[in-house]
Amino acid sequence: MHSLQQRDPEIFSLIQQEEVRQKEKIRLIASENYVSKAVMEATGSVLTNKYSEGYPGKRYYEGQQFIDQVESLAIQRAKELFGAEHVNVQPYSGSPANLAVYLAFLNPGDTILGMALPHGGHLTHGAKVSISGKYFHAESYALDEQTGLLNYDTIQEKAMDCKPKILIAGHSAYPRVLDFARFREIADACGALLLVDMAHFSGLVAGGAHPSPFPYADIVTTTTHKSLRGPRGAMILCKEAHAAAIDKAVFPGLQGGPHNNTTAAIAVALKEASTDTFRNYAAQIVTNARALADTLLGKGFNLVTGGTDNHLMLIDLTSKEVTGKIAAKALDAAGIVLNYNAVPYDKRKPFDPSGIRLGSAAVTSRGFKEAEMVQIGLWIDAVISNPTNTAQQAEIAAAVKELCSRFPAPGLEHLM
Ligand code: DSN
Repeated sequence: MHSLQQRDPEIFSLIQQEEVRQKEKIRLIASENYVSKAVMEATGSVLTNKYSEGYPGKRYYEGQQFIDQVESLAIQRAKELFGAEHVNVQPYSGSPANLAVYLAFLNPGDTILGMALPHGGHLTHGAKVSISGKYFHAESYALDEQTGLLNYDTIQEKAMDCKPKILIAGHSAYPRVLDFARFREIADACGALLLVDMAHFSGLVAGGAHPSPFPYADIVTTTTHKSLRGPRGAMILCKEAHAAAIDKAVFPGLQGGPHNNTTAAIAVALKEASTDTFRNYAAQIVTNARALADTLLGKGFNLVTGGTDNHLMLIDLTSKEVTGKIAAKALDAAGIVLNYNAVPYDKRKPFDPSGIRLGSAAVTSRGFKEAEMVQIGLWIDAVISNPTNTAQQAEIAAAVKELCSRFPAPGLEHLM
């Protein structure tokens, strides 16, 4: 980044410091990852210079000889990888992707039904503070208070009661796999379209480590930068019958020109995700999450639902007498980065909730296996057992840095 260094040393220096942070810390934020150098190169390419409103073969600007091929490749790769009939790769990120689905099928005031935000749903699944809860009549389903699990019978009751036009399956903080066949039955029973938001677990679906929402869902949305390990962007995958409505909603309904550099990087990530290496990666994400979950359970932590089937864990720290925020800040000082998170039926406020959320996708990208996950669990226990011990945090941060130095992160190998 020689030019950047000369042109804007301040931004150059901040990017450099962020690179070092990503290299030296254990990143457990469940929605983050490390993309490959190839994905970064496509993201930082000359494609950022081009406008291309429209779709391949139907653009409003000339000069699309190469852009059309890039977008068609991304679409084709996504169709093959997920077995989807139609794919739109233009949404700028997950929230606009979900909004495009609502724009395609709903009128203001229509009813949607999704998982409640404090129970692991996403803002865009109908939270009152989001446009999805302001412009539409948003109803929500909760997790079972005893088990922390989805109760499909109560979801069905709620769906039959409120008759949503769209039923949403998907989450940001639910550590178990979803029963898509059951969601389909509920959608059929209440006459709803079934939208699956697989943003968190699309990499697991691609790698065969999580059941696929296809062919059950009518529409599937996903970000591309979480477990799928691509650039920051999103896709909408749907049945052919919905293709025209979805495409029209994305452009011209919601967005202007697509970010072609991102589209190219999505294509690269999809190619990477079609390999055996990626299948092994997806399986290891789940194995690693279980190893960390088992270690934490052994140390008396209260994991919501009692464990994990996917890449993430949600821990209720109430019994440890530490708030999520205090724990997250102490762990960050010890070189372990995660986020504080509400737990189901949380009595505390969202800005200082009772839980923390952890995910294994990023550390698995740098090659961590079960032994490293056990070590992380022991460090987490030590820090949370004594969150004001700054000397211990510094010691653990040094040990974390040493561990990370032995596992180069994709895209950051040049820093090793
Ligand atoms: N903000 C993302 C997450 O952390 O789960 C969801 O969009």
